Amino acid sequence: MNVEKYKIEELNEVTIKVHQRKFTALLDEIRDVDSVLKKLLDFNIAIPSWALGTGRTRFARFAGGGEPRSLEEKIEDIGLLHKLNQSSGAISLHIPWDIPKSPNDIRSLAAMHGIRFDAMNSNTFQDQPGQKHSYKFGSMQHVQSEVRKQAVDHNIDVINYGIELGSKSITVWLSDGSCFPGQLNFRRAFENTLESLSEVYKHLPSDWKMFVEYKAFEPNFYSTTVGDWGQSLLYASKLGEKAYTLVDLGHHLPNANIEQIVALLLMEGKLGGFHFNDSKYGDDDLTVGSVKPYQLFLIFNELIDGMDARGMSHSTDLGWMIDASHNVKDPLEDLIQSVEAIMIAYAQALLVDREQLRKAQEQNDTVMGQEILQKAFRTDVRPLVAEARLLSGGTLNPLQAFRTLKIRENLIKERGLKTISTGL
Ligand code: RM4
Ligand code: MN
Ligand code: MN
Repeated sequence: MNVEKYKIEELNEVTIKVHQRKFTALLDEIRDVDSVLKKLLDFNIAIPSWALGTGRTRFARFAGGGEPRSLEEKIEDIGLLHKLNQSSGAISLHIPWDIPKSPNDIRSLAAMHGIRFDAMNSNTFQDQPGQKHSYKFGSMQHVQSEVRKQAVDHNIDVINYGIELGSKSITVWLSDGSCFPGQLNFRRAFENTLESLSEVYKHLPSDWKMFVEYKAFEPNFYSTTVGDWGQSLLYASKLGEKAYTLVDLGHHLPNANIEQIVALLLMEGKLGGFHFNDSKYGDDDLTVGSVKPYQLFLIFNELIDGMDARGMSHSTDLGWMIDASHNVKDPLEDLIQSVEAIMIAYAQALLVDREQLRKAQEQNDTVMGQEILQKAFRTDVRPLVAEARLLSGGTLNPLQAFRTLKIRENLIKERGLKTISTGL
């Protein structure tokens, strides 16, 4: 399905007056609106190739219809998203779920849609048909060197696919760990994992980064071998300067102070990638900003503060990706909401008066510190985000556009009602 430019313009025509009124009213609240708009225009979030179909829980899968049947169709879906919001111009591939059969063709198809290839993801948490050794008891941590080697070789394959696509990073998320006390030796599991990761690290091209993603629990429930940011930072520090920690919002124990983790990782120059989602209990992979929007804002506040302190580019110096799954909502509508929530939190954090905040902190003015943050958080920045979209040729209201243009209905017509895409 193709959404022509004139259709977007027609839709914008209908609401432009209301938008302009709201945007003008907001201008008083924003210092240096042009630089804020420029940052919003530059900011793009990668869409994972596994989030375009309906996910599942352990119990059931309720397919929605019109799901992409191939990598080509997944790229088409992200192209549609990007047309509407102009903020999702990147895709993150999971191998072997989405092996590009002809990397050149896939690369040009993506380029046609204005999409680049973000971090590649390896998968040693499932056994694939025909695979020689099982990952039932871990992959890189495994007690048998043949299993570790298989996991290392897979990661090297993933890097090679990425090179052909123009990606510049690999994310390694391991489900390695143990379910019961006594099942493994923590130190040996760490050492094996470090050794395996170093083998992969050796194959990184010089301009590539490796992201070591941590997760507190699941599928292992007693210990996880890359279980928190401390462990990830330990691996990343030992591996070398191309290795970084990746923070996935859903991978913490309840009530963890993620904004503080982000601040310290940035201070150490070791934050490399970011997975957005939201959660109530664990790795729920819910729509970004649907449960804890204030926390998302506080995290963005630290991201900006920490990146600015190091002179980093907000848009290019970290790998930004949505990592969610969709069981109830239409995946594309969910992604529209997630991207919007990220842009809103980012815009709000850009409004924080950092000079005043610093003064308040230096004077131990706790009340003012809170006021300054909440003033930004409580500003309705939606017209600002919409204005950035308008300037970049997107729609004022992507969700409304998705429905008015009957995108899902068209995809169902093209692809059928009973399609299943690869992934979770
Ligand atoms: C994991 C983790 C990884 C993702 C897989 C599908 O929980 O978040 O980033 O690749 O799920
Ligand atoms: Mn993740
Ligand atoms: Mn996860």
